Amino acid sequence: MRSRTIATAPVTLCALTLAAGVAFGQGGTTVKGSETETAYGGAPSAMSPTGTKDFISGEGPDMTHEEFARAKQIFFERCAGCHGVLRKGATGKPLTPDITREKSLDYLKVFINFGSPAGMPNWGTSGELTAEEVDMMARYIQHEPPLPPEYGMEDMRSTWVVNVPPEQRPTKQLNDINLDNVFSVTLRDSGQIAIIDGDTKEFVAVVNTGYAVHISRLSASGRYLYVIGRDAKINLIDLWMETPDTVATIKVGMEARSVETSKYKGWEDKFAIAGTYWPPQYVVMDGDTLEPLKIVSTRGMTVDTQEYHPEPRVAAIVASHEHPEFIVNVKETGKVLLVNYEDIENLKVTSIDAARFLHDGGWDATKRYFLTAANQSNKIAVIDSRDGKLSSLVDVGKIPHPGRGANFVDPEFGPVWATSHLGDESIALIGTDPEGHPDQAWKVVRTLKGQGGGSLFIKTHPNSSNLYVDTALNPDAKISQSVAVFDLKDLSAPYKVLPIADWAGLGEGPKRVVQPEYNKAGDEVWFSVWNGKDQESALVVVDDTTLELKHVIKDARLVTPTGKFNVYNTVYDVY
Ligand code: DHE
Repeated sequence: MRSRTIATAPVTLCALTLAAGVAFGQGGTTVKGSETETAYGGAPSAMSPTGTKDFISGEGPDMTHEEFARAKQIFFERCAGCHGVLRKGATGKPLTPDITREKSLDYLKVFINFGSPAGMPNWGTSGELTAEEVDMMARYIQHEPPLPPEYGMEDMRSTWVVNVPPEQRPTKQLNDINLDNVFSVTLRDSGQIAIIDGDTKEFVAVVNTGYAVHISRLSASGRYLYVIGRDAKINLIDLWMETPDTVATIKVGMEARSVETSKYKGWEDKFAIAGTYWPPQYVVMDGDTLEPLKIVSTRGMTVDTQEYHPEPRVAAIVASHEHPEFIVNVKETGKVLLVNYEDIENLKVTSIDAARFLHDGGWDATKRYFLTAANQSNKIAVIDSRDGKLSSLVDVGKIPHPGRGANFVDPEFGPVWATSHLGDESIALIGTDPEGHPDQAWKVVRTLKGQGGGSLFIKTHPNSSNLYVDTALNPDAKISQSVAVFDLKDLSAPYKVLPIADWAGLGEGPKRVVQPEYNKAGDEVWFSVWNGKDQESALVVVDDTTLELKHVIKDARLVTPTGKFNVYNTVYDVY
């Protein structure tokens, strides 16, 4: 095959801002025609198309360098989230040249233009791409995928900054905030997080972070907040400072979603770990400073067909309570890694075969079993963190999306962990008590019917008898702007619907209601009303006992709030 490497021009367009509008209909009032799950998985890559190794192959159709560069940018912004940077496929189908060149140019153009019932958006007829761009994209995908640069220790160290060294940090808490009940709130499109006092509902601080922050996690002591952006930048924030602020930062790759800290007894606050989508790897860091210590690639064979995958992205990571280990989900290979941090020079990693497209998950109530979604396989994998093995693969509904899930006691079947789904309205309750309820263990013991598909998160609390199910990505605004509440004492009773977005009293916009999060006491629940970047958003606090509105937090700084992480509940994995 003839191929040549070409240089690329830098781009200035902000991929995320542009594509957030596309994927989620931000700024408008409804989601565009594509299926819910595509809207979710199709969020754009945070990676810059600059600096890739590009190959215009003589075996592909004619393209100028300028067209190639434009097509690459469009692909990164709009296609890579589903099809993968290397186009090996995930939510979307693989689009490598061996496959695309078998199809005619016209076939590919029709597909891009009209989309497909399986969820491919109608890029042409929706007006997102012009006819000329559709033609260009159909030619582009017949060439080899550009190869983004790798990112190793030198790159990480060159971005690593310790703003306040550990010896200059406070030796005791300098503020009088009730830190246990503080919430870290993702301000998705402003590249910030808000630290909000859960008692007073006042802003404590707004901290600049990486781009489109994904999650916050807490150190075992509850003192340090770790925040990771989609651009793989981590902020380490010290909550003991008079005004909590960043004490160290690092960029661990080009694109990321997960960060976690060591929680095993004796190892509290010692290490942090972050997983990246690109490059496909994870890095273990010093917990106090974020100094990168050990980088491990996740490239390897898939769990089922045992073929090599060049881009197995790191999804959820949790810290084991049973061993000094991190539990790392590797999405495309379908493997769960138990990374033992006792001796990182002689790293022991147990690789557990689960199922492909591992995404998010959480602990059962005993914190022995990690239940995690293999979302495109419609399964929940159950990992026994004590014995270090797979306990079960449980078939559930279409595209499970638990967040961290919800633990409660089913009146009939005993302890269960539950997930809702992106692809259907069901909520699956899985038995989690192999000792006390062996017949029910790792089986779907009950299925509840919620408001509809497009659910992202589900939540309860040990002190509550309510289960909240959001439907943030449901195409019907009435459904995406409200939540269903089930009574855990009577699961046969119909769910109640809380009109959260109406309660927020906002103006125009999509106003998606997303991610219930409890306060420490478990007597109130916080929801984000996630509006467009230039529109007003809010946080709505519901009284968990009366199911009535308790408080609305509005503030000009509250731009596109999504995830919320209560300090106590996140430290102790209470959900
Ligand atoms: Fe998330 C968790 C990946 C889109 C809000 N999201 C996670 C985790 C992963 C992930 C792997 C688990 C992290 C962990 O536990 O260590 N999310 C992805 C994607 O790949 C995806 C589909 C597309 C993308 O390009 O990012 C995606 N996620 C979204 C959103 O659009 C959401 C709704 C809004 C946003 O802020 O971007 C969103 N994801 C969240 C939240 C969590 C999360 C709030 C943490 C939930 C929790 O309770 O722990």
